[in-house]
Amino acid sequence: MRTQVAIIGSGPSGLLLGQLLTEAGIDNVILDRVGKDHILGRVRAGVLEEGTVGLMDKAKSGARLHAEGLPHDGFSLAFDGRDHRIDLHGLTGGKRVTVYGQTELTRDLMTHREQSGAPTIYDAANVNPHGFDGITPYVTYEKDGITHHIDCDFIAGCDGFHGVSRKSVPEKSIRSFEKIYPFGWLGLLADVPPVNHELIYANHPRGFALCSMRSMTRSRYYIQCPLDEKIENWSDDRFWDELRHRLPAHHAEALVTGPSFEKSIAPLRSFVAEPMRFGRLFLVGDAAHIVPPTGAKGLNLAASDVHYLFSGLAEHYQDRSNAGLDAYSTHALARVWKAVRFSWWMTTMMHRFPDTSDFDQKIQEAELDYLTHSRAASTALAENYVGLPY
Ligand code: FAS
Ligand code: PHB
Repeated sequence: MRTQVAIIGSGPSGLLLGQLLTEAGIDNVILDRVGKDHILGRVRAGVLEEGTVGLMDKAKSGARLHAEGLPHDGFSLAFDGRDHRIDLHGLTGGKRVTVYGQTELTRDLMTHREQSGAPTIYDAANVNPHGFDGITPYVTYEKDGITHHIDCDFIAGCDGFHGVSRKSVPEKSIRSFEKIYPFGWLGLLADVPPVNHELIYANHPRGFALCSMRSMTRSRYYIQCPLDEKIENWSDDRFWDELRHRLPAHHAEALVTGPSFEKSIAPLRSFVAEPMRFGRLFLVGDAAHIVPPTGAKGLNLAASDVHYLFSGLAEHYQDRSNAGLDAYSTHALARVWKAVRFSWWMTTMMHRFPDTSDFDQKIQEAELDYLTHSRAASTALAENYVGLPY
């Protein structure tokens, strides 16, 4: 088999890149080691930047997002028993974010890819990129007991943090930077109306909490938990009680609870691999970087990587120029690091760190006080939250 771009990974990165390439008439194949249902069973991001929405439109996959997504003009920070609204729309000259689950975004891209007829090979075992340091890269994989070979011009490693692409790069050619946070997020999904029409990020002495949503009838909640926490220790009732403790009284009283249909614990880390290009292999999205979800940047960074890589590939095939591909890593990393900084800052400001010193706790309280009383400080927060320019 031969294609122009072999894409490893059928998550948001791979699917969005694949859809943009197909729309541009550039042949591509997507391979994933699991099946569609497994991918759609993951509950992850919930907030989209305008750039991500724009790319879904460019990929001709944004119709349901516009019909069902919830435009949000602000969110609240809750601490010391009170709410402080951050007016994203007013502070950024009219920008906003859209609340729309990653699962639905992935579903939309899968649907449009199937309609386009572009090939996706699910349940592909032992996918491996080869020859990407030369001019004839190829990918191998196993399926139905046969080893398959796909010749290509380029390989896009869209296979997430635990994927094979980054691990296929010689150790001497890659540097990584990492910070592990001493806590995780316990998340719950329930078909109950959200406690508030906008998101609430809460900093409470018992720990961080986040009130989000997927629609006006489906809520997504998170509470900070110890790294060694076990999901089996958390009944729904215990989760709801703990969430109430961490919210201002008027929200705790208004909270509508109900049976959860998903509960999971995610560790928090910051991670960046540099560079993001190795010859004809390009790392995209979580394959190259991870951010704590506090700033709602993970999925949106995957989208901006796709923007830079798709622009470079289209320029290569349409204008016979490699300028965009040669600049991919530099351009993507410049935006990645600013989002990594913002996600680290939001996480540091909103979570309670075990063993924090009295001094550091006072600094956190001063940060929140300054942020909610300074237009300059809240503008800086707002412009990062809605997404810095590509
Ligand atoms: P993904 O990990 O989504 O997709 C990678 C794909 O590659 C998967 O389908 C996988 O099956 C496949 N793959 C892996 N190894 C392979 C191999 N060897 N061969 C073939 N295929 C392979 N972001 C937010 O903005 N907000 C959040 O609240 C949030 N919550 C998250 C919670 C969790 C538990 C996790 C893990 C991430 C969360 N994220 C969140 C970040 C998340 O949304 C990612 O940024 C997003 O999934 C990135 O998309 P991809 O880069 O496509 O990687
Ligand atoms: C979510 O809805 O899953 C969500 C929203 C905002 C975040 C993180 C997660 O910062």
